[in-house]
Amino acid sequence: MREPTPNPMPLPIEGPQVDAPDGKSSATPFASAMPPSSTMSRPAIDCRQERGPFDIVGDVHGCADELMTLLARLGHDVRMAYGPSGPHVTVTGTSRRRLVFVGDFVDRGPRSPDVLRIAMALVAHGRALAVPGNHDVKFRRWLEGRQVKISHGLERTVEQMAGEGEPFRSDLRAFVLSLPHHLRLDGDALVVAHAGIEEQMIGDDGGATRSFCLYGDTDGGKDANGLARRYHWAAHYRGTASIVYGHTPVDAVDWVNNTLCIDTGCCFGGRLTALRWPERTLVEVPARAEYAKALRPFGHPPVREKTV
Ligand SMILES: [Mn+2]
Repeated sequence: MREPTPNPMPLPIEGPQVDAPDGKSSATPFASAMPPSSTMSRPAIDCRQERGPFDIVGDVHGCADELMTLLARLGHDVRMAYGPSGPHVTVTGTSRRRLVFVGDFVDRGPRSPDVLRIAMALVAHGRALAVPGNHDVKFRRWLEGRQVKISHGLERTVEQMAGEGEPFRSDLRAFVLSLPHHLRLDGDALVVAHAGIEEQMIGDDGGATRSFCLYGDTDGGKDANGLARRYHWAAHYRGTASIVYGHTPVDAVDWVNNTLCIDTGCCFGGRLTALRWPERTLVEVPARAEYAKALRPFGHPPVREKTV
């Protein structure tokens, strides 16, 4: 049922031997992106001055072991230590590359709080940018004590949060709130959004755009599996900016109309995938286990017939 891809050239996947550390610069190339701590304005969508190179990481969903392996293979030196005050993440090394997370840090996998610890440390060090996924936003709402349905792997995150203190919970809320729903990067060449974005929405900060970035193209209906019905928005994309996104697990990572889905379903026993930008190569780590049962087959959803 998968749509034929217009450009069937497989993306090169880097072998482990080519993961030489690439940091020669000891300067702090990311300082420009760190907002002054006094600014609590809306998160910045426009990071076009950030030229990369980037390592864009797909949906992690609590798979902390695979994330640590992937970061090491990408050349990012990140350590987790377990002290009396709980786990602590140390970010060292001098990689000039910048990580970008497509969101959905939490749910389904075995260590969602640790995945957030890693992501927060990387962002705090100016080594990563991130957008939120729909699971992260729902988790944030749960943290705030709002009414949310504890399902689709949130029940595991809730279990894993037992024993975590208020300072950490408060940091998590602030972290998710601090993330822009999409990111414009590398001039006008690259956009990252969790579930994708339509061309005319790029740069817009309105509610419809935010919703699309989190959930993609939906119509409020349910599919045959009882899940929110999705459509393959990328089939209609005609923009010149490359869109890199996640949200929909796929077996094959292929460019479709200048868009690339890098969710390879790690939590479902698939892989955790990163895209090197601008090289357009992939670095992938296989899942150590099938942490959750996939609720529908991998692959892009059906194409919506557009009425002009
Ligand atoms: Mn998602």
